[in-house]
Amino acid sequence: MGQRASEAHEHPRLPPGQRLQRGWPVTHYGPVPKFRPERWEFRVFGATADGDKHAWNHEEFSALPYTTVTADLHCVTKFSMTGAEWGGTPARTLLDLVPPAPAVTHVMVWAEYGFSSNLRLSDFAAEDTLFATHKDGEPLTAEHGYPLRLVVPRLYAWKGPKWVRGVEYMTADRRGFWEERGYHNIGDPWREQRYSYQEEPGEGPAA
Ligand SMILES: Nc1nc2c(c(=O)[nH]1)N[C@H]1C(S)=C(S)[C@@H](COP(=O)(O)O)O[C@H]1N2
Ligand SMILES: [Mo]
Repeated sequence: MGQRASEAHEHPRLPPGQRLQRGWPVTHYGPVPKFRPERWEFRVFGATADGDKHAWNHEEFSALPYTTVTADLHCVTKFSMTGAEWGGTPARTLLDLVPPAPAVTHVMVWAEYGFSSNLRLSDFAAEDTLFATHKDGEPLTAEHGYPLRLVVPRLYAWKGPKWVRGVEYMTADRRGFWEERGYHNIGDPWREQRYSYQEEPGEGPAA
């Protein structure tokens, strides 16, 4: 019991049903995309306040404000990786640069190969939601999302696409990749919102 008790003491705030993972496993669906800087762009589109689309190339995106967030990663398959220092650009910065129309309630975050995840605007706008380029001072590796991944510390990690390429502002909710495949529409690990069958009325998109 000694080892587990001391781990529990070090990490008293692991969400229910999660266990601590030593190291940092790689978890995703499909192949690791090859980064081609000349073809890469990051787009914000959908219901923007001015009705326009906005795009940054890699050099432009790299020049956006940089900050760090220390946060844990909770995979719905029950492992957690704690104490990472993520570096990157806050989602809030993008919301300031490209304000959403007043009717926007959700965003779809898009990644390479059409991977997507939907978020409530409130979760996306949270102060610790970060478009990360670095972890613990080092650039992300290809398999962990280089050149850019989203980190949403308050939700299960599938809500943070690796190899992210854009954000769509939405005036109604719509399920993303894993949310269409049986995972919870909101995905709060503290409420153990793992699977879509657990959704309460109002937690999923209107049918
Ligand atoms: N593009 C993409 N991003 C993704 C996934 C994926 O399948 N595709 N899986 C998610 C899941 S389920 C988890 S747990 C984390 C894992 O991140 P890691 O491999 O860096 O640990 O990435 C998330 N981001
Ligand atoms: Mo995961």
